[in-house]
Amino acid sequence: MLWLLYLLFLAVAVQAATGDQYLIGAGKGDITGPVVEVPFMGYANLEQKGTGLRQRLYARSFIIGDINNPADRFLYIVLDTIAGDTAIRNGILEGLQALGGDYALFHTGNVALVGTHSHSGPGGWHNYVLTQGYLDVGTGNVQDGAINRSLWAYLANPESERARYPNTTDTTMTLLRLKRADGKIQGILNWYAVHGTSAHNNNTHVTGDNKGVAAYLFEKEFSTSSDAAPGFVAGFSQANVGDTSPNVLGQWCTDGSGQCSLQTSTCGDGKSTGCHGRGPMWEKNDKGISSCYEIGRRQYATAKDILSSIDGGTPVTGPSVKAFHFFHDMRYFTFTRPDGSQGMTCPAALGESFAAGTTDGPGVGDFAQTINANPFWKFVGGALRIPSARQKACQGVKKILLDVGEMDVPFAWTANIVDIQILRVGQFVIIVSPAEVSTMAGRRWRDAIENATKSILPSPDPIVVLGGPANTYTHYAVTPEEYDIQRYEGASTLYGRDTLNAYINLTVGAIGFLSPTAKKPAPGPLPPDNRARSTTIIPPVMYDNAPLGRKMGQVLSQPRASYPRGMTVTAVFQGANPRNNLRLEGTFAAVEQQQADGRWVRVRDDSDWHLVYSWMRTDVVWGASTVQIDWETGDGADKGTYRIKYYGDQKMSFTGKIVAFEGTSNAFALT
Ligand SMILES: *[C@@H]1O[C@H](CO)[C@@H](O)[C@H](O)[C@H]1NC(C)=O
Ligand SMILES: *[C@@H]1O[C@H](CO)[C@@H](O)[C@H](O)[C@H]1NC(C)=O
Ligand SMILES: *[C@@H]1O[C@H](CO)[C@@H](O)[C@H](O)[C@H]1NC(C)=O
Ligand SMILES: *[C@@H]1O[C@H](CO)[C@@H](O)[C@H](O)[C@H]1NC(C)=O
Ligand SMILES: CC(=O)N[C@H]1CO[C@H](CO)[C@@H](O)[C@@H]1O
Repeated sequence: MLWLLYLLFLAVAVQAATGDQYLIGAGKGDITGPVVEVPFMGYANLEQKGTGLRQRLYARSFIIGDINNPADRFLYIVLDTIAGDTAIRNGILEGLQALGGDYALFHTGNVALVGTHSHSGPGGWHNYVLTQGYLDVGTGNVQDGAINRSLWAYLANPESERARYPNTTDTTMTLLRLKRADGKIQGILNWYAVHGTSAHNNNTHVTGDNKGVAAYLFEKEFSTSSDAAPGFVAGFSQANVGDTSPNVLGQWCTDGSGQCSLQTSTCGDGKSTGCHGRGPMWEKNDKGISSCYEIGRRQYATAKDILSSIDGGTPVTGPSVKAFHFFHDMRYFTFTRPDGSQGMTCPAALGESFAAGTTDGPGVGDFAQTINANPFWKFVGGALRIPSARQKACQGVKKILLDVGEMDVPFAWTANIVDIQILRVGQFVIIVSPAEVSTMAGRRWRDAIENATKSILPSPDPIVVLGGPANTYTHYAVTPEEYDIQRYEGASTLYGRDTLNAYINLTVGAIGFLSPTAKKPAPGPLPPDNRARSTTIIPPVMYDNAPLGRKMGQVLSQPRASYPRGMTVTAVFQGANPRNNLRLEGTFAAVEQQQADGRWVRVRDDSDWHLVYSWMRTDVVWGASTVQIDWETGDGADKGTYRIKYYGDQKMSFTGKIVAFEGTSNAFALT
């Protein structure tokens, strides 16, 4: 009798552990842009021009919809690039409308475009199938995945508030599992805060940085599991990333004087240019590449742990899928702060410490992080725009370097109009932040939304995550106390000391739009769409030629006959400019392995971290170039016979036609 009761209890427990059904889908598309001759975004280092590709960049998309009201759905896109962007977002929204059918159910309100904040990608779309399925949430800690890079500012937060948290960055990864009704796993999507600045600013190979590595490792391993649905996708989303750094060994002076100053990140010479963050594999001195892989591996390992125990996690349950989005003009917006006092935001402006950069990518000249006037930058900033008296007063302690919000030449530089957006499925709530919010700012914002959500959905307890930077990039948002310190993140908090409080006021005030029966909010003032006006300053490819007596794709340097596993195999080819054809969903480089029956089968391509494509211009006038392909065979390669393939596209002189060609190395043995 007792065992029967026990079984009944178990049956009930199992049922209770299953959440409600939703529509789920996941997809992945190649978004690799030009990989050479284009400056990388993020470090503001114009010398950091692409010379090749370490890993293709992807957009990973997750769709969650209401079974009963399929129009209630949202699309969360994780981009392997620095941030979302209005122009790209508009392009995607128009593309979805043009596809029609189910796709037309997506609109500005329910699409979120979130960057992983890689600083090594130049600034897709794919089919997915919506199926019925379940969502579950699990959490875990990433060990040594990040440190706080602006500890001095963090310490300005009230002691009582800091005492609530054991760490100066959020170490928790929150993971959502998308499981089909037949039990197969369609995807995972997780949130964890760490900057994509593992690869240094002297790396010139395109990568998705540490989150790109994490997604690659997870997809590579899990896709072959019998639990995975075909087309399994792993999304590693950014979170409250603002003051986090993957350079977990701390910040050190290149002049040998030890750690940089806590307050200003400067070294003995009083400048910040010699202060660099060190990643976990710093001693390799390989432009951060090994550290990047390691920080990616740590995130992958945590995600794997969470997934393996997620059946004991929290199922997503509850009414409907809801999302809201509206635009808001931050110029002199007055509102009530959480403590009841009056707050105000300002036109966008960047402060002086912005030019100091961060210890993940130090800036230029004499800048320290915190106030330090510099005549040159004063001149440059002043020549562009002298801030109005009202703007100066509004920005408070910030010494304005670039008054971007009051400039409109050649067109509005930085948005004064921000995207305000939240997505919800059951009790799971996603704040979609347009800014890189600091650790403490993220905690405050999540707490406020958690509390507010309880007023519309009393149970179960809401689970709130924050994804960003998303949609239109608005630099940083720190707490008011951190703002007063004016380190890089505070100086980059565009709308003044009350930026975070304004985001909280606007999102908490709109929480009713997430209630099960809510209508959509008014769209708000539209930001300028600068697509038609943006100009490209990268000159086009003129033509490609091989030197006389040579052929395109010809091998100029063959691999050796044999290598012990772990060594790097190298082949050099007569090449052409890879900007001629981005080869989306394709590859510039591949490794083929010979099978027992003599056939060659591809075993590595551009999606692999350990296969590196480098392009070099050798003769500008003649249009000649070479391509080097390196395979780092310490990536788990089997013994066997292999060869390297190169896929190129030549732009013909005179006709301008693009003609594909390929090159094949000699076979070599891996022993
Ligand atoms: C967070 O802090 C706790 C307590 O100090 C520590 O045990 C833990 O290792 C820290 N977590 C990480 C990931 O550093
Ligand atoms: C790349 O930059 C890092 C960090 O600034 C530096 O330690 C390293 O020496 C540089 N490497 C090369 C090859 O320039
Ligand atoms: C936001 O500020 C407005 C204007 O002062 C105020 O009416 C409103 O109550 C505030 N909302 C929240 C959620 O605090
Ligand atoms: C939580 O929300 C209630 C209203 O639902 C509000 O009165 C209270 O001030 C909020 N608390 C915090 C800490 O935000
Ligand atoms: C507790 C913690 O993570 N502290 C680190 C914060 O970041 C600084 C460097 O920015 C480290 O030195 C601390 O160890």
